[in-house]
Amino acid sequence: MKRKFMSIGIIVLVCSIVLPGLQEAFAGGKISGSVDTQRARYKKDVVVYLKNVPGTFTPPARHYAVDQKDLTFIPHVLPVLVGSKVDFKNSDNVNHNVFAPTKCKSFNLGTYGKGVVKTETFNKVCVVELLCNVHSEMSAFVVVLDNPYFAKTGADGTFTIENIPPGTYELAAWSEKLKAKSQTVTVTDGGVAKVSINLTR
Ligand SMILES: [Cu+2]
Repeated sequence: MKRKFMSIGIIVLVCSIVLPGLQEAFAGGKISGSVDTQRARYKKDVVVYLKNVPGTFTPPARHYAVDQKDLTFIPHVLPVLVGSKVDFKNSDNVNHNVFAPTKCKSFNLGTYGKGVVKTETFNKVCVVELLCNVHSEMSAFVVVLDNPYFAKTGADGTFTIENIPPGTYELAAWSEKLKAKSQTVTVTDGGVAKVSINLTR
């Protein structure tokens, strides 16, 4: 009995020394900033991401979702880690036909009605344009990235990427309407790197 308590004591002691050290090692840093554009409405839906991050990354088990509602793809821009699955829903009372004509990833889900969900896997790093065969005004983008360190700007152009391993990286920005751009950013453990990105045509 005495020995058992002693071993528990040792385990608790070892954990209290080792665990805080581990947490510190994985604290990571943040990149926080904003995208500025001449036209205010282009600030939204910009994908900001890190390039050439070492390591291999496992896509999430849960599926992402793109809904088709009121003849619109929701969301309009969806950044995902390569290998991710996306469920394409139809919440409208009319049929839709999602397809992608992009060179690096083309598919056609066929025509389907309300309540049906079809799933597609995105296995290549590229920007995939989504269109609808029934409604020519519908369009959206799945931005497939090779690491999980990305964010999408809100309407005010701000974004935050969290839990980044410390290091110096190339931070890139993709916009549907504006020219892609990148800059060098250094991330420190527990630090917040502030950046501003100015996108132009
Ligand atoms: Cu449609």
